[in-house]
Amino acid sequence: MRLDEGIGCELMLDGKKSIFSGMQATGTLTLGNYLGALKNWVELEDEYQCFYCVVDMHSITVRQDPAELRKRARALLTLYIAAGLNPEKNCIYYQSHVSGHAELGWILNCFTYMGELNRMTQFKDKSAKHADNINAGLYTYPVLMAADILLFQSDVVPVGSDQKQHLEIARDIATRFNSIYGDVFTIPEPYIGKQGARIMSLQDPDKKMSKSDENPNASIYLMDDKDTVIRKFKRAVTDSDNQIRYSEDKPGIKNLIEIYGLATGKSVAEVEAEFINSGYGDFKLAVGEAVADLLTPLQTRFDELQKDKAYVDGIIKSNAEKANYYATKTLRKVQKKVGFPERIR
Ligand code: ATP
Ligand code: LTN
Repeated sequence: MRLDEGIGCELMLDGKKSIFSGMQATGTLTLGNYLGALKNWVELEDEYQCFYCVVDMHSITVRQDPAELRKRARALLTLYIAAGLNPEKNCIYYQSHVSGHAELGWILNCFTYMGELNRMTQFKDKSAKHADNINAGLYTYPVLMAADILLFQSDVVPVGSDQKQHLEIARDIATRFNSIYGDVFTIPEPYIGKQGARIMSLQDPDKKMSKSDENPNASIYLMDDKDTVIRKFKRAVTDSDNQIRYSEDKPGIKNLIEIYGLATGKSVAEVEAEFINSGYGDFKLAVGEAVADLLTPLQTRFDELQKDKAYVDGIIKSNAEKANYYATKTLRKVQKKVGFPERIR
């Protein structure tokens, strides 16, 4: 089924394939999230119909402070726009504003085996980390994620490698459902960005840069000011041979070359040539300046958007309506397939 089948809605009329992705509003986004996800998302907006969700329902699988969650969710949604996602082209919304996520999630729970969920490594990791709160939501987290994806008949799902297992289970659930009821769900494919797929920690370049890292010097946060960015790059862990060369046995410098390349649009060879006569001090300063220059417009736009409450509120309202419209189409079809009584109009 395609979402544009027989409906006169502008969003899908050009028959584009659809994309769904989401981020949790936990922690502050890093340069890794930007270069590995957000920046790539912006490039997809013309080719695909994209749905980008702030997955606040997933967030409460671990205990949250309500005021803090609300604030972070708003900041994340604002950041999606500040990073360049056009809210006219992309559907940017809160998961909790579209009840179809929960409704489809319930139905899919009844098509998911405990044996499948028992294999999920994220559940194992998170239950070890939150031993005092191993709740059923944490366990069925992948089912809600499958509902997110399948609700929009998503063709493509940009995710990090840690989410591949969840995407696999979404595909398995969809295939199982289709084999019982016919062609109901599109089977989604993962999309792993071409370049910058993995930005590494500045303090331990064998580990990925992550918003949940306890050491603030390991990550560049999208809201870090110029001085902070430069200071963090100056302190970045590297080897000591003082040559700017892209090599697997120089993980720190390799990471900095990749970051500089992505920030300036230069290739690895161009970066190596530019710094052939420089030492680490000059190179690190250049990386810091390039990244600060990349982040400044995003930060300015974020501040402007935060002040323009009415504009952002308008997007939240209209995009939730759009998302709800498409979600309901799939949901009604699924409800009918499983045998729920028709609604009386
Ligand atoms: P956490 O520390 O809470 O696990 P995270 O920083 O690893 O978070 P996620 O919320 O898991 O980030 O991921 C959001 C998106 O950002 C995903 O698409 C993921 O692929 C991407 N991403 C996260 N970290 C990096 C990184 N270091 N390099 C490239 N992409 C990244
Ligand atoms: N589990 C993902 C966030 C997420 C997601 C999704 C990503 C929830 N639903 C649907 C892609 C598609 C994470 O923690 N990064």
